[in-house]
Amino acid sequence: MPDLETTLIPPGLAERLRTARYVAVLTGAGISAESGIPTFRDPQSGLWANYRPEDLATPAAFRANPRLVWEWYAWRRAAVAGVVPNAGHRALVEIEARVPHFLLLTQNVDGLHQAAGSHAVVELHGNIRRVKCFDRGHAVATWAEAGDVPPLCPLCGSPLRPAVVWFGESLPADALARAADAIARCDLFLALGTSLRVEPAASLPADALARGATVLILNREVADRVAPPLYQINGLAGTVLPALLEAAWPEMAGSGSRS
Ligand code: BJW
Repeated sequence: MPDLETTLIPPGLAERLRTARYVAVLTGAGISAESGIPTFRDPQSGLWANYRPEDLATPAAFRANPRLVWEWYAWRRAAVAGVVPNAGHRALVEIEARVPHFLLLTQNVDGLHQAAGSHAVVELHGNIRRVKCFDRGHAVATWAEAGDVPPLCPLCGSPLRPAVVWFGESLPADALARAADAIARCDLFLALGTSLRVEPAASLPADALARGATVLILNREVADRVAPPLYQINGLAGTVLPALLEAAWPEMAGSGSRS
């Protein structure tokens, strides 16, 4: 009798993963939810259910109230400092090790993919653990939490801000170039735990599909669909990704590499 988790995975999808030459992955806040980090758009628990993005995540918000924005991000930075990767992050590490070419595009700013051991990671929206100055973008490695709030850039005196991408700001050019290259080359594209509401990342699965890739959308909210080339799985990343891994490489079962 098949194991319960393996029955979540359409057999055609597992075979597609096993034989893929280039797997590109897009992750969103849903993959870190099981590590205890709130998503943005889940009702009640999502950050944007409790805070207005236009007050906190735009350059205009920072100009209007830099202390409020700095302190909100300081609170979130402290919250991510104590969290650890979950089974979903770890399954992606294993997939990276088993396919010839792999790129992980993440919208997340928490650094958990790297903490899990993923190597080929592109941060589309920056990283909350880093800061830079507002006026000139100088990267600043250390800063004092006492004194000025926000602290000031030691090079130019401008206020420090988190090194994340706010609404209305461009994504890093090199990140966009690597995403475009992955879309052009991948034969399997996985969109995991993202609402696909924020551009330009939101268009990547459709772009990959249009370029001929097989696409999986895995989300707690989507309806199941098992018609290639577009698969949709309704489920939790921390359950479904280990099951997908096991369905694609059943010989790994019990090897202990996913513990
Ligand atoms: C689970 C689960 C579990 C839960 N397992 N699943 C074209 C058309 C319209 C507008 C635009 C456009 N192009 C650009 C824009 C403007 C804007 C935009 O897209 N606005 C839309 C909202 C309308 N985009 C931008 O401004 C971007 N810049 C840009 O494009 O520059 C050029 C330009 C500018 C202006 C005009 C035109 C061109 C920049 C976007 C920056 C986004 N920044 C944020 C904040 C980062 C810093 C921070 O952390 O504070 O990035 S917003 C926030 O949303 C964050 C996320 O990375 C991003 C995406 O969210 P994500 O990851 O999808 O999270 P959720 O919560 O939405 O979804 C989680 C999902 O997981 C849910 O569906 C759950 O059900 C599910 N889930 N648990 C599986 N266990």
